[in-house]
Amino acid sequence: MKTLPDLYNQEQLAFCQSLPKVELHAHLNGSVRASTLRELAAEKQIDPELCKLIEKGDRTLAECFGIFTLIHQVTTSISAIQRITREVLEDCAADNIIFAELRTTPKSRPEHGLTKQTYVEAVLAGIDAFSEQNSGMEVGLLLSIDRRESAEEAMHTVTLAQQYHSRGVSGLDLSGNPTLGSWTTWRPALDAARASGLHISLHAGEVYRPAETSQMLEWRPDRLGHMCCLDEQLRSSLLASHIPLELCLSSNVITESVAGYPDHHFRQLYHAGHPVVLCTDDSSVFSTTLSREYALAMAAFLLDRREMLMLAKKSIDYSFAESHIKQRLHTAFDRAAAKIQ
Ligand code: 6MZ
Repeated sequence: MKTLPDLYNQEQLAFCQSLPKVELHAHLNGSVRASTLRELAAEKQIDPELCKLIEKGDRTLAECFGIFTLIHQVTTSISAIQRITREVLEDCAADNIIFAELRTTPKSRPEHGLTKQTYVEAVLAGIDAFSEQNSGMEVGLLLSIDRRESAEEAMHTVTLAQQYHSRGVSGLDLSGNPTLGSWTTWRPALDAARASGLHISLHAGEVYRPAETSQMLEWRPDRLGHMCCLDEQLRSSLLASHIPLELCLSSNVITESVAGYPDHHFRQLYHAGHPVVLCTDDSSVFSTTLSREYALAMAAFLLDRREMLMLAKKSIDYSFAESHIKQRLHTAFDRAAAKIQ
């Protein structure tokens, strides 16, 4: 496994666990508990050997998309989708996350009686079930457009985001296998989303596609994810853009989008004062937690406790939460931070 278990020490991990944190880039199906996945796979009589794929440490970016296909084979019922949503949020709360902005791709699976709309309803029901039992963590939701989708399918997802805006859907994400499709396909849907006041985050530069990455930067999304594979010109355009960037250290190192933790572009961007936020991406697929991602950053980039606190606090402002919620989060953050040694 290409993680470096000795990179951070237990004291750093304990400190990062005690930090109040904000998660802004977590794909629902990539964050499913391994135990739940095994249980759901057994119910569907899916070969348990396949589930072991998820526990295997090394994986290329291409293999990740095979794993998502496997996960999607078991998270097909309304009850399973509700359950995984509730559990992912419970895991976030247990990791001292005060705001979790999850993202997921609404799926039409007629063979399982699922439409994109009933999928979104199931996720919202999972969020409600969590919130009824837990008062300490705020939750946001983005709907993802998968790069395998057509312009029409993308537009359908945007329509759902507009319809469920008042129920907590704050925006859209463009994700999926970065080697597939073309930006021009989904751009009209994303234009429509933006025109209706929804926020947009784009996965960009996860592989080297300079023409597309440049067009995405020019489009000026509210946030970007990854931006690992850039040339000098794109790097300066990113810095000049000041667009907040979601960075997922384990994901990028394990999938070899980045050579190693100390080489991660977090270092350069952070020291240049670019707005960055640490995230997990797919906590289950990359066997991580947000606290662990913070500990990796603390160790790899030699950050002190005050710097880690500021990094966590600033993330609140990059979220798509409404301003009154951001204010509440800052108050909760300051209260919790005051208790940290
Ligand atoms: C791009 C990713 C991703 O939407 O079914 N996804 N897209 N790059 C990544 N880096 C590793 N990790 C996850 O969650 C799983 C889906 O999220 C996207 C892929 O489209 C994947 O199928 P949902 O909840």
